[in-house]
Amino acid sequence: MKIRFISLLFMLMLLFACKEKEANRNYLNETVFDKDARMEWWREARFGMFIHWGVYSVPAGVYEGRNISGTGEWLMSICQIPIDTYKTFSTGFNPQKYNALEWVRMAKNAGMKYIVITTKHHDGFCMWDSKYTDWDIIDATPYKKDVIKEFADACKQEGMKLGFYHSLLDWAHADAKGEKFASYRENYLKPQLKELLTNYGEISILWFDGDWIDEWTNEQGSDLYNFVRNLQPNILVNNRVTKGRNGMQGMSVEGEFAGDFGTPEQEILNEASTLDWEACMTMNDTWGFKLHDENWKTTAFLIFNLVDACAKGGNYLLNVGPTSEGLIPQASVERLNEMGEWLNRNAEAIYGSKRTDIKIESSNMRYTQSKTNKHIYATVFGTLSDSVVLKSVSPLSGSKITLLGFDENLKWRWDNIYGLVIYIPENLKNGGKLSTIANVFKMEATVAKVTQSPVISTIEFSDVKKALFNQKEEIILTSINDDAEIFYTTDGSIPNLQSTKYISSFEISNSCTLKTIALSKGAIISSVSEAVLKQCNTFSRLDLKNKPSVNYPAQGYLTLADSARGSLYFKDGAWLGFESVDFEADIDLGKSKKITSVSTGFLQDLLSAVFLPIEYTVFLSHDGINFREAGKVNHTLDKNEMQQIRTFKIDIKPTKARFVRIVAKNVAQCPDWHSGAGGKASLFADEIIIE
Ligand code: FHN
Repeated sequence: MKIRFISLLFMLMLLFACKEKEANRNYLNETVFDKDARMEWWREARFGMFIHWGVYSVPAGVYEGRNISGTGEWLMSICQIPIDTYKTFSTGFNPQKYNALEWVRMAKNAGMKYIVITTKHHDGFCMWDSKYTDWDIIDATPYKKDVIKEFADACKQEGMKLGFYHSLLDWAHADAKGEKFASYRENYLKPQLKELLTNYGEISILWFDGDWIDEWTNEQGSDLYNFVRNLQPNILVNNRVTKGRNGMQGMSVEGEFAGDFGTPEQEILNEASTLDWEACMTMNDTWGFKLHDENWKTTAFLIFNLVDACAKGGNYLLNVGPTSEGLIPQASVERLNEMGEWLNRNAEAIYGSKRTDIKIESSNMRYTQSKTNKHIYATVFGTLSDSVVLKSVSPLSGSKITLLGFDENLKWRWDNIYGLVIYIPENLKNGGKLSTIANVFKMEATVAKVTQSPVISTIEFSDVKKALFNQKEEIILTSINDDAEIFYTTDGSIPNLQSTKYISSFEISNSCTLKTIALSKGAIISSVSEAVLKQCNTFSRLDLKNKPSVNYPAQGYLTLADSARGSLYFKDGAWLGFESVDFEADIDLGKSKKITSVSTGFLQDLLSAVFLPIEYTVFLSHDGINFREAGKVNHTLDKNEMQQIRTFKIDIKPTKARFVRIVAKNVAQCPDWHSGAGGKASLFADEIIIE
């Protein structure tokens, strides 16, 4: 009897140990086979909905009667609203028109295969019934119903994969900063994640955010990754669980970082990647609902991003920001419906599709291929004309080429210089059934070798698309295919094999549009690359002491004198960006002039670590050697100025001079109050005006 009791006890202890071991499994050494199996559905899904919903939809970007620039969900931080004041907004969160089923069906109808909804954003408000706080939907709002529960049930009913967004940083929790952070992590963050991963059924994705805070570390991230996977072993966790992310580009840098997929934000990767990644993007300029943000992207642009992501091996997570009443903005509804219509016809080119090894052929074309590699899909954007030329594919002989959504076999011919020409029959072209957004050609084909387009460079800048030059400019054309012959035109006409053949660099002394092609043996002729070269004589000469960042060259130095102004969007190509160095410009006016003021425009965009100058000084000179200070202004950076353009101007007692020097001091490192404290700070300049 005693032996039977001891062996039973031993069995129970063994069972418990196994359970314990199973409950604390280390998923960081998961096999590739297991990971592939776990990621398969997601890799095939390609298209998901992101939902940013919370108390911030009550003020909706307006505070004290002012429209606040920046994204809506950051209002509390942008306006430095004390938490107790901010918490009063929750009394206005009463989404009586909220219909979870309707949202899920809208996503489904749009062709989305999974949804990621915010459970807690940076303001700490919990959209579910949490027993660890009163700052949640049940205790702090008149709505008093668990919206996450309703949403999880609706997803289950509709067979929609559900993911939870959860912010690591928490502006409302007293311990979520400084040395008490460990307590916040162990006694609040983890218990709440356990609630979310225990009480709402199967959760397919955990989408962390806020990884940039100093308190967070890779070790904590690896531990949290395992914590979450042990609660839901099949769940996918994004790479913001650790700190490997390379800024907004979003991919994890080389090295061991937990996280199942990269998260580019507001951008699609420039090149295809073999890694798992998902680009998240807003439909306008905000994640959380803002009353006055009507800067909606077009449906065509959204579909382009989806196809572009797929062609580069990634997913597309498109955001909606519902109102505090519980409605998805009409502009979003319309775009979702239109995307759904397009995907109904072209689903084959997206779901379960794979990237190809084809380099970007042109800006209006992207290629994907079927899971079996049997078919290649060429998505051509814009309205189709009589024929389409595809360079990067060579159809198998006898291959049928069709347009998705149509059964007709299209006529085509292929030759080893110009590639594949597909003819669009009249009945299709004028039948009004073709999409004006994009149409997809389906074929059995192999990838063709295409000569890379030549690169157009000047002495200062390589790979220029637009450049301004003073008197004259030296043009250099290069091709990565050593044996390539290069042909070019300077009158804007499309070059061909009879155009001027490039032998060595040449000079231009008038504005022109330069177009060039290349052809190497056994390859298809390249696509055309072009550069708009504009002569600009505002100043006789403009030199910069520090080179602008290669990421933000704009159109060269003379962008500062092209009478075109940069916008609030730091990547609009009109700003010259300087990373951690001062902006110092020497201008030769060509002859002595009476100067009364010198001004320069600068951008501040705190979310992109772009700051206004902390000092702006102007010097004048007759000989370009001896400079005398003509005026200086100092500027104290303001953390409330999230995004703005400001012109720094020095008024000068009318003074004759030929040379002007402008020095704008860069704060160089992000200030302590900035989320990227200590990191690189940039100075963005545009448009020098000398009166
Ligand atoms: O600060 C957040 C922002 O509010 C939004 O949630 C995006 C979505 O990816 N992530 C952070 C900014 O990188």
